Amino acid sequence: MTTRTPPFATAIPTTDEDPFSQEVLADPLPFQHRLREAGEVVLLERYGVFAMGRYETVRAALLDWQGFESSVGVGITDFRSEAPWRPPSLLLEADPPHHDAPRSVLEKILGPRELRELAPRWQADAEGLVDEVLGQGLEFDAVEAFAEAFPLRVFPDAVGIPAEGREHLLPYGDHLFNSFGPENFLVQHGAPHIGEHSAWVNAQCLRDRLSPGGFGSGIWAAADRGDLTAAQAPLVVRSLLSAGVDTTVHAIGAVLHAFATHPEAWAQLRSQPGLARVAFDEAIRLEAPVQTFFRTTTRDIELGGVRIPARSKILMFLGSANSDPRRWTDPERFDLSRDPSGHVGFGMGIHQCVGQHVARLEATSLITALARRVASVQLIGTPERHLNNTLRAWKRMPMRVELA
Ligand code: HEM
Ligand code: OVM
Repeated sequence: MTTRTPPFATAIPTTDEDPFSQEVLADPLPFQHRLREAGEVVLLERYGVFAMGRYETVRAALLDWQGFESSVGVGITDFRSEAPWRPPSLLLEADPPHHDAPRSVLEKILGPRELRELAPRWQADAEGLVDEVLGQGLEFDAVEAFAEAFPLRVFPDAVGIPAEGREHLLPYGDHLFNSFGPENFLVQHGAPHIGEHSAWVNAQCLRDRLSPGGFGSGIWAAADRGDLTAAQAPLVVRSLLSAGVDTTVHAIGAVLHAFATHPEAWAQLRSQPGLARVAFDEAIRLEAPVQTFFRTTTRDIELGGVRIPARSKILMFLGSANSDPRRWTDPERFDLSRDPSGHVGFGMGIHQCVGQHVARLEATSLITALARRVASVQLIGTPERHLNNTLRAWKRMPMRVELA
């Protein structure tokens, strides 16, 4: 990475590397290391956007929603100059005051209190899935058998959507997360099919599709109470179907991979099942299933001696912040003895993941069910990455377990 002077007030570290290239997406850590070393803020020359990769810088920017806005999009495109491909999210792509009402509605519906009722059901579902998979053999692809199967078994039911058409959920989310990045090979690959996935997802957001008692019908009940308008309700349901599936699939993939490559951690979990929760958050810290989001500066901002002009796009590397050695000791290690709290894998501040309790409950149910029956977990082949402009993901994870 080099240093540039004009047209910026002070020298700014600059790179022509492409964080959305096949090479960097397949193995982002070396790039992230260079990014953090280059400076607090780095210009990504080929896109004309800025990037930050250090923990303190990313954290501070996430907390400063007045200086770093979301409502012109949290992808690389500025909604002011380019129309978004779908109506913007009322949560992710909104700033206060518009963000406030949808946010407080979802906080109530997805809060730990509300989820207490789901917990015993999901635990039983997790045990059912583990019994089914292990009943068919001790070798399997952990992505298909668990990471995809479990969220798809419990989450759409919890939202309350019909069974028909659920195969649209993962490809819809995959394209959505690709679309936050540039229009590269990944976006071009997904684009021809997004119309049909979108049409199905949008149709599931209507009141008469959603079964009583689910998250979706809770959102419509909020509209009936006047906490949302009837026009807002379907878009809030869409947020659940957008953000709630691929993320948890890849988070469970991350935690299973971490255990398969750290046998001492599996032994520790087996002797202390209460560690399931720490294991989940440590895996989110380590792998950051959501790697990046953009913000846009609302005014000139001075950072690390560099002036970032108003209306600049800045790419925040959550994954890089989570493995910044300035903040974390031995950051690449999956360590159940550390306190992972403060990681930015769920973001930070007003947009911090409103679904994190759902994600945590899904993952801990599955981890707990596995820990009851499985003495050891190992990889029996090289796992394959699934590339996405935003998500860090696995496509295939050949695994063997030994019964307890
Ligand atoms: C926001 C990650 C699961 C719904 C976020 C943000 C991150 C994130 C990083 C912050 C975005 C920003 O600051 O711009 C994750 C990860 C998950 C996960 C890693 C799984 C481990 C879920 C689930 C749901 C969900 C299960 C739904 C039930 C949302 C929504 C927002 C959000 C609606 C926007 C919140 C707002 O802007 O106020 N998530 N998420 N997420 N997440 Fe999650
Ligand atoms: C939304 C949304 C979509 C994707 C991700 C996300 C991680 C939210 O539509 O609100 O948060």
